[in-house]
Amino acid sequence: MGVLNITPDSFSDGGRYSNPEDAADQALRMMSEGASIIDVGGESTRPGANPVSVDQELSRVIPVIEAIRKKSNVVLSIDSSKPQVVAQAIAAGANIINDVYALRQPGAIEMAALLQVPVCLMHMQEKPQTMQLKPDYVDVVDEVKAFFDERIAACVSQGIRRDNIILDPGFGFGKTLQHNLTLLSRLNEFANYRLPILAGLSRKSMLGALLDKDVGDRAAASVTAALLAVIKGALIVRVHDVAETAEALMIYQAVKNAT
Ligand code: 7PM
Repeated sequence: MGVLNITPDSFSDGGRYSNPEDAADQALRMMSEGASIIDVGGESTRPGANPVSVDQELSRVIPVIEAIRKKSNVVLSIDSSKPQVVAQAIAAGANIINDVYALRQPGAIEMAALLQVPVCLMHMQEKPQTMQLKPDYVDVVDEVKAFFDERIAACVSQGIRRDNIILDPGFGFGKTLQHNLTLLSRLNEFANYRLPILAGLSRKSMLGALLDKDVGDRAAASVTAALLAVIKGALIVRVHDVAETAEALMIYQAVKNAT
């Protein structure tokens, strides 16, 4: 999954597209580099970021989804927690809901049930404005599992098919460095759900903290983290550096096939 951030403040991917055509070209570039899903987002979830209005988010993502759809049938996910944005994005041709709030915003779960498309449920402790103030768990894996249990049950009871659910532990979303490392090392424990696992580690501050490197210098660390996530059972990795990640995963696949 390649990240396509349509936000003026997307610090981590340098994604500043002055028009939808440029953003669509970046999506096509990521596809040619090996991405099979493009994640289109118009709302920054950066800690302390200013909330974005529905109209603002729509004006960012809908023209980009339409521009990509004119050129390609690539699978598109809409990175949004707002039911109005999700509805219009799916109508414009998006295929998957990627919600960092795991359908906990008002109306989101009902909208997902109505649309009957795959949805990624991401774990986040607290909310973006406060999540990194004091992340606290007794056992981070147990608590993420309890969260998944609750959200899966809520989704199924609303009419969302269980086999349309993707699970994501939410690296960096209300977690300390140690919590993130524990989640990555124990990612295999989520295999019991028999659902696809998505991992987003690309360019995140946990990598910067380990290496003392700025966001622009985390490509090798991001590729390594993505590979580790796949080895631990992730089916989908959300990445900025698509070409480099695809190379690492191709080597892994070749070695795996040889065993
Ligand atoms: C600021 C803070 C900017 C955090 C961008 C981010 C994930 C996601 C994001 C993830 C899923 C980033 C994040 N991260 N969706 N959206 N999983 N499903 O680093 O880990 O890209 S935004």
